[in-house]
Amino acid sequence: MAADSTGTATSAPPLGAEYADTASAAYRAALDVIESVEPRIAAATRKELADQRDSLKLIASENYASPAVLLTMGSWLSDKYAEGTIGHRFYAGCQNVDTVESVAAEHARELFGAPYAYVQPHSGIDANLVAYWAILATRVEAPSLAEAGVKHVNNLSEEDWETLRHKLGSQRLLGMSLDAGGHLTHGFRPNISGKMFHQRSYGTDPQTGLLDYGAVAAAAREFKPLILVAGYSAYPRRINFATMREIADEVGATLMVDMAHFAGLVAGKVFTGDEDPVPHAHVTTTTTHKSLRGPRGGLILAQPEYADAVDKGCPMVLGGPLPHVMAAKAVALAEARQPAFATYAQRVADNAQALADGFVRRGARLVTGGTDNHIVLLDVTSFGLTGRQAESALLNAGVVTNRNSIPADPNGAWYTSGIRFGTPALTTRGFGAADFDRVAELVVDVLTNTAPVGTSKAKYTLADGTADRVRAAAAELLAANPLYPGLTL
Ligand code: DSN
Repeated sequence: MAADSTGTATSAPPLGAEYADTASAAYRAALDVIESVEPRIAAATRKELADQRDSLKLIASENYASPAVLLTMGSWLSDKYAEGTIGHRFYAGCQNVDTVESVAAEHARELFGAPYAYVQPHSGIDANLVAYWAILATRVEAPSLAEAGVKHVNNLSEEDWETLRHKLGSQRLLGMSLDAGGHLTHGFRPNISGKMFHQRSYGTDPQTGLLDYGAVAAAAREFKPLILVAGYSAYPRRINFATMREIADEVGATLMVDMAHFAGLVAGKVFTGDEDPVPHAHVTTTTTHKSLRGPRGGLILAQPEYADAVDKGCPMVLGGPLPHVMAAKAVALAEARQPAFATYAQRVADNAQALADGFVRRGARLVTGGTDNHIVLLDVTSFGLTGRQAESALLNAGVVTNRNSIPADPNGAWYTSGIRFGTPALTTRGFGAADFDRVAELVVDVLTNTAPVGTSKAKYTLADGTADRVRAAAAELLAANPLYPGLTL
């Protein structure tokens, strides 16, 4: 049994410890082969491991996948074209890809209790695009075709197409606003979703920073969206998805939940009942590489009425699937079905609580006053800084975070007023509550010793000695919680 640096026992051994020697041999051999062809890539790969081992990674959307997941991606499965879906491919010879995709989808269905899973999306954005298309196809295209007496889209006249294009192009989407923690793909202009749909957003309560379900319901009644999107990338609280479904049902909307950030907490049964989106949403999307700790990619879970349309994601929306990544998704999902993953997920949430408590005890202001998921959003205006200045100063001291808008952000979306912290990555390394309290202390040390330069929103000065002091303390924490212990290159 492993222990964290405070001596507290953890019930999960370090990631991949049981096969560390074999994985080391595999990586040494792989890097030697790569080095013989392009040494700069071998060197950058080695350096990336060293950098990841030596930095305090607090980016809420990042994690460390197991060596088993990483090794799965380095195979000849990459060499196969497999457009289409299981058993219906546009290329011959896809029997092994069919196996890979079936196993990954089976694990996803079993893990999340979903009737249907689609494991082809290459990213979260792709998953959301497939989901949007599937909802449009099911809710708008299919009924329009039926009205026109047309059985298949191939039979449409130019006039029918014109009508259909008009109907498709006039649909409405309601999602969480960016400054309240929503995501770009939930209908915002820099993303195609903001051009495909007439979009409106709901925010959070200006006093508490919490989601106001009454306000969401009022916006839904007035706007009557085809799609109600729930989910976030920077909201530090849980959502009641049963309530969101009631709101969607009242106005006849499809409830789509983007659980990219908290899929690991759903998989690990930290979010259950009304907080588990899968039984409540018509369509649930996620990435596989954040708290779920898999390879970089996307995944969709759907109720049966949307399954056919989602299944047409490739080639309707997506390029050919990445079989080597689908294989790695299968391995990661198999890992997430083990009891150790539930322990990990609970520790992610407990550690976020410890980090938030550590900030509050030291006088820092948090959006919503705390957290009950894996995210902590710090309002750095209380330190007289912009998010940009705080992010740079922290990086200078070896603390890797990202700046983020806060509700009604006075510094806009570029400079911002917040720093977003997440606990999934360092929890994978074995960090416990006391370690995260120390992280809060180090962050507050950096920010209290950072000052803006003039009226610049980017320039800052860091008091002498701060960066060295914090780097040394962080190095102690990192040494006590090594990344991939036993993996020697
Ligand atoms: N880029 C992800 C994040 O950092 O939250 C969302 O796509």
